[in-house]
Amino acid sequence: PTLIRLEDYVAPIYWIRTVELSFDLDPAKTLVTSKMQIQRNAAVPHGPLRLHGEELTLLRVLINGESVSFRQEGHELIIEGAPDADFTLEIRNTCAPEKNTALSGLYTSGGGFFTQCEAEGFRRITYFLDRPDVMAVYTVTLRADQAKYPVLLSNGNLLETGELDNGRHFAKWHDPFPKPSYLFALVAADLVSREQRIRTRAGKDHLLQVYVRRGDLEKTEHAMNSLIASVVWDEARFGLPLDLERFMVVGVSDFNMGAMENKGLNIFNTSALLASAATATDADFHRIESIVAHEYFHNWTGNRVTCRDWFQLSLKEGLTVFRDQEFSQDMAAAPSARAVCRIQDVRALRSGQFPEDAGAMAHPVRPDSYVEINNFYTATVYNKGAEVVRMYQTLVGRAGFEAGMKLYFERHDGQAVTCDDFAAAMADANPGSALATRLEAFKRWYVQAGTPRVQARGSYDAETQTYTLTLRQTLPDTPGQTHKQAQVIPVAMGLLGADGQALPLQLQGEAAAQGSERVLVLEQLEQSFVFVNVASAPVPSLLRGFSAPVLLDDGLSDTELLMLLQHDADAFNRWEAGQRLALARIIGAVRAGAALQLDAAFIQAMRAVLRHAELDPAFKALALTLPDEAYIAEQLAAAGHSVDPQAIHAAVEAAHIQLADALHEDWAWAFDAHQVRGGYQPTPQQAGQRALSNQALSMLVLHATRSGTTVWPGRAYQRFKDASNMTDRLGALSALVNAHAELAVPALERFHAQFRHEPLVVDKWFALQGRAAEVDGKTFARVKQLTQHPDFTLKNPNRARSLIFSLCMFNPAAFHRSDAAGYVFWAEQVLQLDAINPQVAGRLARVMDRWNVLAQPYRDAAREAIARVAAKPELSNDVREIIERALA
Ligand code: HT7
Ligand code: ZN
Repeated sequence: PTLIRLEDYVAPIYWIRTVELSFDLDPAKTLVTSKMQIQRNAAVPHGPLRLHGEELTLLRVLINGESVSFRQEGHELIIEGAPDADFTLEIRNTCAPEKNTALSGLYTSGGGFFTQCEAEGFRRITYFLDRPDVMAVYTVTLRADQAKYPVLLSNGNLLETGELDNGRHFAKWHDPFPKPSYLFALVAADLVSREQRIRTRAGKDHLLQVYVRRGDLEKTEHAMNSLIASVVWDEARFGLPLDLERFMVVGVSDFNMGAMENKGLNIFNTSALLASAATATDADFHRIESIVAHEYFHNWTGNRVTCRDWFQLSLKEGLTVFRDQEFSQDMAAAPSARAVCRIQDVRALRSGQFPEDAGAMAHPVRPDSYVEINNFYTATVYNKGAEVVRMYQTLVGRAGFEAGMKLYFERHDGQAVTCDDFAAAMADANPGSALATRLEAFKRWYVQAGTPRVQARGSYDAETQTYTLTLRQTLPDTPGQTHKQAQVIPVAMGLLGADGQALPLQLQGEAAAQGSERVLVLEQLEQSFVFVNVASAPVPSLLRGFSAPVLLDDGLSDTELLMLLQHDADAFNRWEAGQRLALARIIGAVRAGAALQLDAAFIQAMRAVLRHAELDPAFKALALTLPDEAYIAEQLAAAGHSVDPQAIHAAVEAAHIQLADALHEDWAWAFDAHQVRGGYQPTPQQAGQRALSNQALSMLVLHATRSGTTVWPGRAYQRFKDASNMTDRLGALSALVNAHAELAVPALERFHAQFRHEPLVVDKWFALQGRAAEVDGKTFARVKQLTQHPDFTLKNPNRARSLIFSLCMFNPAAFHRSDAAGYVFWAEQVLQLDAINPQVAGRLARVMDRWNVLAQPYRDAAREAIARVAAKPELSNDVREIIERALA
């Protein structure tokens, strides 16, 4: 396998300006013909034409209608004698969609044809310059059996349809926008569509269509509403209109990720598209809204302006995640609901990206090398990338950010560009800003991996009434990177007075106070900020809204954190204070090797949150959720301690049980007080009430099963049976399963019987069991048994994720076993999956990224399992890269 390096980037020697593709679709052998107009790139030295192609059978190569000599080397088709002047290249080849279990390129699913070309799937369809800086205008003709594949779709506008001999028909599509091959798509299947016409501000009419299998049509209303809201939002917030007459979305149940932004023809995993109250949870509704928006927003950030090379992936992904996060906040509308969105995003970052940034796969937001690009669709590129974009907005303000976006599109519409181009547009649109004056230093966020640590210490001088805040940053070493330079870290902050009120902020040298919140810019390794006219010793509230993706140590005492939890004007930091109090207790117990015993002050603070008259139920549910075990492990590792997943789990479980016991009456009140009256709506308000009542129910069932009472398990079973929506049904079921209540067994059976014809719900059934709280190895044993269940298959990525990933990635206590059986299981599943779908196998392989911070005996056993996988000669590049980095 070759290591591809950013520093080796060279522009292509040839451009492909137009391509006419035709497909004779057949599951066993599809015939592809491609006619390309090719032009030499005069800006680079001459060389042979090298086209990418994988798993193809080549039938013919013609240049300007004449046969030409060529050779095939590895995955390249090389033509030495291509003319200097513009020429036509015609290629004819076949591929085998039904054998394509990797789900990259052209494949079959549920009796239809679908494509997935990002990042390098187009080369599995035909020979091409399959790189994002080669942008062509596509005209595509599809031919297929009419009865089996009545719907024939590709990018752009439909030019022509008609019937052919032998029951076949055709459709011809033309996409006027030049695009890279990764945005190509086709669909040929038996589908139906929900349609909606929409008029944009310019008065243009557009057709929106959502295509799914016949029985799923009534589950597309939410996706269509989300799409309409996305179109309206992008025009209102960024002035970016829909540029296509027709915008199509298609659902498919075999899919490697959530969805794909192909120009005008987005293809979605059904799990990210279909929802009804009966089959989807509030979390599913929320996820669908955000993924529909994300793919739609790519139409500008990704498609109109694309990436020059795959190292620039965060240019489109970080920016588009930022945009979908902003959209979700705007949709949530109420300030408390916005804060809930932010908290959820930060939780995801901390439990998914922080471990990545500290582990074997740590890489910068703009990676500098890769073997398999599929391995770099990571939390760092997506979520840390989004935080980098958010910091631009924090540094230049909302209006400044919008001006930067405008300039970016003015300069680069129709181009394939780099992260530097984006940074330059932001800075140039905001001359003299906090960004423009330190642009080069800011750009270190793209090149330095690792989560910066910020230490903050304050000292108050009563005599001078000054408060000095000293901030220090340290940049941890990561694989291949040491001795890093200071980064630019925006620290949004405020100061609270003794009774919790917000203090006016005046820095030394300023004529007057400037409000009660501001952004300090930490750009050196150590910097002090002196606030004047501070009447009494304040409590600092730092990194409000999580203004930078760093690990903060502010040294605050319990008393100070309790005050922030009660009074901070920033909802994010109120939540954070509660998490910090919980974290300190859990980490204290783990480090002491002692049983965790929650103190009265903490319990009382949690009770106060739960009973608070004004706080939003969704916020309460998050504030009462204990920190994620993966995040706790990272905190320990960052402090130089080895990680014992069982000890962490035991401490979290103890905290959980003590909160269930001590707040028993409060949970009973919360359960009754947060029942939703009226019909199901996936609104933030209703979802918040359901989140809190389901959390209360799970605490009540836990308390009851431990104390041997049956009332609450009985009520949970009743609710499970009678629930009018999936959120409540699944909430009640998981309360029973996680408490290992006796009624869990009949409930699981009933659930499966009721929903066995709904694949997305069967996924939930597997996932619930894969994530179930571990007691005496029962969960692990059950998962192994479930791999033999008739409904289980590794071939469908959703199903593989629902059971195997749930255990290995999201259930540390069941996975990290002292007998190493979890690791043996992981190795077997990685190898089996790798033979089917290397991309999904690569994801599973990443579970072991942090093996070397584990305590013994886990560490040695994990290493042995990784070595066992490494020893297999037939590994894919995907898995090999992950495994070799883990062992490096
Ligand atoms: N841009 C897409 C990334 C992607 C993908 C999607 C589906 C299947 C395989 C894929 N490989 C890469 C999805 C997105 O970020 O919107
Ligand atoms: Zn994306």
